[in-house]
Amino acid sequence: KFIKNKEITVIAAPFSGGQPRGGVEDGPDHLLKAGLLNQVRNLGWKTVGGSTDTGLTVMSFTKPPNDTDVGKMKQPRYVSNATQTLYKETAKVSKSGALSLLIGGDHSLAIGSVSGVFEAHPDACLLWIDAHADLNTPETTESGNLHGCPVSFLLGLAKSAEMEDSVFRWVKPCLATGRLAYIGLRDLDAGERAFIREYNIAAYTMHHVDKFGIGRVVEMALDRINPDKARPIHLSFDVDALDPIYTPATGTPVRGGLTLREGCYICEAVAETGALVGMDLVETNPALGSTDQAIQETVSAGLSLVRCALGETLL
Ligand code: 6HN
Ligand code: MN
Ligand code: MN
Ligand code: MN
Repeated sequence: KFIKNKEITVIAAPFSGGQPRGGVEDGPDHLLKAGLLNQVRNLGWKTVGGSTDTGLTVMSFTKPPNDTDVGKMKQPRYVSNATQTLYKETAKVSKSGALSLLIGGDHSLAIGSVSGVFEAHPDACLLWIDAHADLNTPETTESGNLHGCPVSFLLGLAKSAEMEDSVFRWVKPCLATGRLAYIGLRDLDAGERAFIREYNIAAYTMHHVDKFGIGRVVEMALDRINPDKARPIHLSFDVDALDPIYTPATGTPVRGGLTLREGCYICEAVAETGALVGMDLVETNPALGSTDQAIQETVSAGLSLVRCALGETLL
């Protein structure tokens, strides 16, 4: 209902500046070589646009010189430039009427992808599937890694003074707290927990998944952020939401996560709504697989999530 003729554009973002571990910039290449584009096409999607007109845009990013910390933020100019470029590219795709699929790369990229999708679909809601809330502000972050901060930027939680003279001035807060839901959380920083409580954000941890089952959790999450079922949905999926049994090749694995089926179920439930307008699949880091099999399993789990979100299991 929001996407024109089952059109999709894939944006590959080989970017690792939001965190310190090398290799996550190779995630897109591995996902593409494993056949992502053809799998998408086999589900009846038309891969359109992109820089080569094959439905794929591969972005490239250059590290600015002298990218010194701003406050606690590490590589702020690199992340700001990359996400601003991605924002423009994503907005173009979304305005064309196609579904925008970002493959990363680290989760700081969502500053750009979500901003771009929300520019074309300002009444959208956001499902964030992750072991982490990625809700730190430049003030609360303990690590300084910007992949732990994208949601605070999208909500506009950072104190304005800090944002105004920072390199992230271009980010317009596009997300209301009532339109954000989390599933899969199990590793929160103190400041993130405080924000979730203060703003009463719909947050379903692994405890809730165990208690209610994934079916009820997804239903409750969507009821909170999309009660009239009228909104477009952006799905931001960090592969570390899944248990490291399924996605070991990732930078910040946390045990006790979603099963592959639970992850797929979330994607299928979103597909069922027919309202998916944007998706991120991030934090696949081939360099962190201890064996070839570990890498391959992580990549193939990511591909399953994408296919499920695009309707593979709908009858
Ligand atoms: N991710 N909360 C931690 C931090 O550094 O702020 C971890 C963030 C992980 C981010 O997995 O996308
Ligand atoms: Mn490689
Ligand atoms: Mn995470
Ligand atoms: Mn994340």
